[in-house]
Amino acid sequence: MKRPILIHPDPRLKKVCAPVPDLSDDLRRLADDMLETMYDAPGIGLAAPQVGVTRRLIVLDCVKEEGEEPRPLVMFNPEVVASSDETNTYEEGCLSIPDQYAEVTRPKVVDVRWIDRDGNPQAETFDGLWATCVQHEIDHLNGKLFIDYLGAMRRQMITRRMQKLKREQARA
Ligand code: GNR
Ligand code: NI
Repeated sequence: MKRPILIHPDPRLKKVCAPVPDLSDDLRRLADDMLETMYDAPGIGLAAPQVGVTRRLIVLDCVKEEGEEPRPLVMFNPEVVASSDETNTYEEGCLSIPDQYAEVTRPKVVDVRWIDRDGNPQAETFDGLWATCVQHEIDHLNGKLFIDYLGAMRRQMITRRMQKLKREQARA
């Protein structure tokens, strides 16, 4: 089932999310709903706080080529355990900040540990768009948005646009 995506500014997008102590059918259902919501958007990642659940859960699939096998990843309690000194700059967007894009510089390669949908620990090294995306999603779990990397003026301009968008949505 698709879930509505919160739009910035929203207090739930600013919270440090709580770790998931034990997997449950509810949490697995939430992960499946998040994947459906992400693919429908469409997006390459989604964090639980974006659907109003302040728990440490993200989903992602950065396979972009048409006709390539999708690779849906579900990560409970994801952690970056090492990051490269080498950086990468990507034009980032966010489903909670629609139609706004900005370049963000982050470590190019990251080692990530997490618990998968079946409750098994996993570890993998990510590079390129996958590395950018997983860092963007983990930031969401710490109440951080990509606009927090921008200067105050630019961030405020984007926030004002989003406030206006939400006012218009509320009237429609
Ligand atoms: O769909 C998304 N695209 C994207 C592009 C560049 C860097 C990060 C992202 S994540 C974003 C979906 C989203 O908001 N996830 O939190
Ligand atoms: Ni986002």
